Amino acid sequence: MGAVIQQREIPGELLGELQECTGGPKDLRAALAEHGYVLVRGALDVDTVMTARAEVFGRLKSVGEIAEPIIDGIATGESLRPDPHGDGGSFWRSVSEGNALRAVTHGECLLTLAAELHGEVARAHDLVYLRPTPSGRATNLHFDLPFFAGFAERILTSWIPLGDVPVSDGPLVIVEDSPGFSDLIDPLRAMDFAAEHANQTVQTAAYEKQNEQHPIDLALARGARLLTADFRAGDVVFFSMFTLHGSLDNKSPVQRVRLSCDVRWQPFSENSADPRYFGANPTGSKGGGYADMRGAKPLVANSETT
Ligand SMILES: O=C(O)CCC(=O)C(=O)O
Repeated sequence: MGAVIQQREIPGELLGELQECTGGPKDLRAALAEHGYVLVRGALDVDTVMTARAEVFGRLKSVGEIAEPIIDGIATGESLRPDPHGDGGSFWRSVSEGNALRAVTHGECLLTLAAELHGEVARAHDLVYLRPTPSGRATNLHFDLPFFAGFAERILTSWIPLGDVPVSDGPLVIVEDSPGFSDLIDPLRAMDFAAEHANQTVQTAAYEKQNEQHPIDLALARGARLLTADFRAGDVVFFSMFTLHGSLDNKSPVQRVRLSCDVRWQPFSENSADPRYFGANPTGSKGGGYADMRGAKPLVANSETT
């Protein structure tokens, strides 16, 4: 099985491999500036990542969603998970704030990489986007800027596979050269997200125009490839707010749940007063905190993209 996006297999000539960067801080910054992303393989301690995977899947097993052995991440197709709005997001918040997961998302390795990329001491958002993604779910193409703009000026997203994520399991996909798509980006740059960041506004800005065409048609029309990789535990991708990205479809033939987490990083010196992403109870861009996260939804079989 090749790479599938929104139910269509990506033709070979439109499918590309994310390029690994192996250099030092200067090379990382240069790669990010040139491509809009930087893939660093083996950046994180594999045991720490696998411990986080076991922690998350252990919690999902406790609500009947993941079969033994939990480390394989195979969905049962059933769920006893509390309704995220019914419990005020507390189950999902406790999973997202698990100690082993935080050792990855807020640990030394990522902090150092983020600082190298920003060229100064960095700080992670407290709110993290943990994404157990079962077969049938995917993320549509979007820019991150509308969600995170308004307070700090310089923000990067890190995407962290929590375990191996082969192409078949629906990992991150990045549209090649998308930071140069000025027809899509200029209108976003012109918006005042400090003044207006209502959920509907940011959702529309992030997704609407970018999804007028199927991603394969968008790639064809722009002469760009859809870039992805067979990710391994320990890898991380950092990308800019102007990098068009989403995910492939999870087509795992064994119903393996794709587990990843995304975390945002800004320079420590910049404004961190955004209550959506910082503090003991970050509200998130929709306002309901962890109850509103896509990952909070039970892993029952369905077909859905956002
Ligand atoms: O993992 C995904 O499905 C999407 C990730 C994403 O949108 C992000 O990291 O900003």
